[in-house]
Amino acid sequence: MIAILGAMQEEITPILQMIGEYETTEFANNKFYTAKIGNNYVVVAYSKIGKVNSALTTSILVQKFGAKKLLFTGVAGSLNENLHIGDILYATSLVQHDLDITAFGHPHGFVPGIEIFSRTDQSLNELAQKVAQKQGIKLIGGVIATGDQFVCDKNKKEWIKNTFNADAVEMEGGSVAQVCTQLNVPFFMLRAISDEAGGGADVDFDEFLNSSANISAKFVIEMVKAL
Ligand code: OS5
Repeated sequence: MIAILGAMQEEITPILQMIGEYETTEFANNKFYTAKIGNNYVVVAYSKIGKVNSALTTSILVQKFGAKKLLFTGVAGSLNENLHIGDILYATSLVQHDLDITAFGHPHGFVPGIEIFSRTDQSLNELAQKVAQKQGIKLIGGVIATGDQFVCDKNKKEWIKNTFNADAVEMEGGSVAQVCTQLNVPFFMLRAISDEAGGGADVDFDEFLNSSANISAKFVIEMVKAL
């Protein structure tokens, strides 16, 4: 079973439209859609926004639905001047930018027992590069920073970018990464840029959410077909 996860309904609607027919199961105030894509059984869900929701849904996808791999699809704010609205990137690693016990002398993003950066699965990332090459799509890997904030401010954006050498910011990837790492599930994290995380990001986000979500979803479907 392969899990396809988004945070917002808009991020998985294109996946469900491409699949066409699926079964729906309700659990923990959420909906899980099961279907077959090519030779693979898939379970699709959106978690709702933020780290707690995405951690919960990831755990359910693995423990209740038996997901053996997880592919995340969605949108993100760009922190990298070479990543523009509609471009896609996959996470090579993820970090929680709002995790702060620096009062005890630790670096930002660190808690004891957990690595600051969670690395994604190398073979899924290589598959993504092959799919991108075959389709003539520009795809880069980078650091994605996660926190329970919609970043919409130049100073905050610069701080996250410089503190973690991050390329994109969002609100779920770091928690999905931690759950998958601890449950030994290989995971892949794709995001299409919806905004540039500075002043006015909210306006761009509203305008580009659907188109960017669609770009990311299309790519993830191609990956599942290639698995
Ligand atoms: O899931 C959240 C994170 N996503 C990635 C992202 C991002 N993250 C942080 N900073 C940025 N600059 C980012 N750009 C893209 C996107 C998403 C952001 S939070 C969006 C909230 C939108 C919303 N709020 N209310 N509604 C929509 C309407 C509504 C009301 C009630 C029930 C359902 C919908």
